[in-house]
Amino acid sequence: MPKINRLDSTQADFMARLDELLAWEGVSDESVTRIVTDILADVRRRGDAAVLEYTARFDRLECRDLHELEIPQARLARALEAIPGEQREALERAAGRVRAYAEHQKMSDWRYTEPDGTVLGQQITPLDRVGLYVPGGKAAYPSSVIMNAVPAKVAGVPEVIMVVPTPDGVVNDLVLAAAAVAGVDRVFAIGGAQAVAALAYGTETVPPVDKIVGPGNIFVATAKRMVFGAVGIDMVAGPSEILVVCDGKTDPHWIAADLFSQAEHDEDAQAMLVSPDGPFLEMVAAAMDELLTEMPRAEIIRTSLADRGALIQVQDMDEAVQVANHIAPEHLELSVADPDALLPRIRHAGAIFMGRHTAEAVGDYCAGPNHVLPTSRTARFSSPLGVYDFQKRSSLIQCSAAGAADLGRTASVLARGEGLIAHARSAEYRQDPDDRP
Ligand code: HSO
Ligand code: ZN
Repeated sequence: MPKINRLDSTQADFMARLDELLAWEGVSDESVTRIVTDILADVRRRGDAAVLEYTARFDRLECRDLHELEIPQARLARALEAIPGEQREALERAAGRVRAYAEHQKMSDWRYTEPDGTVLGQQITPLDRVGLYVPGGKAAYPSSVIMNAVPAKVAGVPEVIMVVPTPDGVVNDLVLAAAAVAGVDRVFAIGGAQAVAALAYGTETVPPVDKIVGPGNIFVATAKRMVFGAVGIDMVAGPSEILVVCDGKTDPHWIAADLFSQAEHDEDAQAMLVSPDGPFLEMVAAAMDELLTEMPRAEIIRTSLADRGALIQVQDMDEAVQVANHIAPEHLELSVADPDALLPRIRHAGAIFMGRHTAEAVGDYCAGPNHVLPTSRTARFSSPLGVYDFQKRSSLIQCSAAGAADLGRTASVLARGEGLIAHARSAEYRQDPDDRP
């Protein structure tokens, strides 16, 4: 049997043990912070020259001019031609479905008119320019390119600029092909904190963006945190998580594979199963044992399950729901016959996969909803990445003459109460002269 934590809700220390498993220290490391601070300041001061130096040092890529590291659209198109047709079709289908779902999320303008003719409302505008960080190496996911870039384009962002490190100049055709399919406008072969700095502050070659999205290693995550304020950022994601709630009647092999699908992301990923059916938990453990032998990433899965995975026995489905809400998982599978019966009681989850036939993996790639989701219990207060992350709202206020007089009186009272006389006068000027205090 693979080693995995076993919890039972009737044990006195159940909640303490659960919380211990859930605890995730958002990695912050003083030495990393120091290095990133220096890189950010250096790129801000020296622009292209600094980016070129760091790229030579960290990615072993020597260039004289940062323009040489821009990957032209023609190269993206070539990558799309070069990949197998089956992959191209899958990328295009996934992007199409993510686009269709995103269309539903668009915020829209609205206004209403009050009886005296005063109009109130909101106007939606897209961000002007967005930066998308794509990690290099083993964490380079073409699916993440689609999940980040497509909602930005649906929001109407005119310019999406992608950065992707290419250590030793090795590019990933599938990532470039995904960029082509998603409609990324410009791509630079740079990475690390230096790429985040270039996007945040701009250099001679890289234009400054308004928001930076996308996953990255600890250097990238630290850099994103530090440039926040100068630009927007999406979220600093923790390791991937899945919680399966099952009544004990789904094929244990399906559940084992679902748990592995997130455990294989990395050693810190978290895969948990909650069920009131004790023998079923053992059947899943046995299925995991069988399946593990077929897994190329067995070592990662083993570590993830031993350190942070759990089989959790509860008293009944009500308690399963309570536990799910406490965990507030990134992905929640309701592997039951009637998920709608549980749904109204589910309060915290990044994405909810309803019914026995819905594998989380389908959501990771092509169902349509975004796979960038709140992790580490942040689903208690935040939502999936979506079109709304690339749109802004401006409030609209248009006073009629009568409205100006009426609201002016209230504003002036409040302004005088705050001792702000210029505010009061500004509001009072627009009242009838006879009416002014
Ligand atoms: N499950 C990841 C996304 C992903 N899965 C990308 C496969 N590729 C987000 O939690
Ligand atoms: Zn995944």
